[in-house]
Amino acid sequence: MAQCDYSSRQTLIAVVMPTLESLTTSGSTTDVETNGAVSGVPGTPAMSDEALPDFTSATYKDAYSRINAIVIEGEQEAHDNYISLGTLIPDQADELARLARMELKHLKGFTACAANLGVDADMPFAREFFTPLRDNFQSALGEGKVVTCLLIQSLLIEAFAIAAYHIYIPVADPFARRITEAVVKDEYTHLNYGQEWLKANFEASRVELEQANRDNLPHVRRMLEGVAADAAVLQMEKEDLIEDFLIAYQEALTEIGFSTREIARMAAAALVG
Ligand code: PL3
Ligand code: FE2
Ligand code: FE2
Repeated sequence: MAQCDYSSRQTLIAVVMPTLESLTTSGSTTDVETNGAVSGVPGTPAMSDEALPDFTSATYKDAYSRINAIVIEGEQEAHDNYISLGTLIPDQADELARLARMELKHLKGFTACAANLGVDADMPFAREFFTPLRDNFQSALGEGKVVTCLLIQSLLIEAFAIAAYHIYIPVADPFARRITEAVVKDEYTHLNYGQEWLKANFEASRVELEQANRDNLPHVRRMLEGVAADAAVLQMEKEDLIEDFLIAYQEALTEIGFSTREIARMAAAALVG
């Protein structure tokens, strides 16, 4: 059992990704070239010299009304979650309020992106989309479980946002691209906040982190599945989103102190949940 040790995170991604994708795609033909275009490196985001989507089409606007709403709801919940975290870590309340303010700025930026395209965000859809993670965050908050709250908000939600925004930037309209580029930098600050707190409290947090991962990573997988069809209309590929998410998440877990083997076991929770 103990011989297999992955020497790099790339190796781990190579192991986890195909399994994760075979589980999350059903008869997908997305990696078959059908139009004679020059094939890019598999798993890399769309190149900026590819044709951009038609931002004015009804199909694009329809998909954007849900994706943009998810982003706005995510930013609002991130704001609320950092404020709530300030009640669990009172000596950090000022810093957490600063992070929360950044989330409101993001919310305003993405609201402007929708207005710029003449799109109405479908907020009821987005609220529903976040229900499992919101419910789990709220229960953890009620029980004073700061480790679980940090895993849900600072690691999972921020890694999801980082992946989504990275993959969106090359295929965004010029207005949204500028806004998203500024936002993604902040999201690293937020991920880093949780990472550093958990690193400083690693041994005391380890068991709760593993349980919180088991309880919540399957929800992230389902969220990625739930957004995939609309994301594809925006020319964002599910495989790229999964890959980018896993990179950000496992880098954070490595920094916090988990071994490669432990991270592999944690990532596997996405496959079984
Ligand atoms: C944390 O600061 C914010 C959390 C937001 C979660 C974002 C999820 C995004 C889902 C798919 C996104 C495509 C990006 C498009 C931007 C309009
Ligand atoms: Fe944000
Ligand atoms: Fe954030």
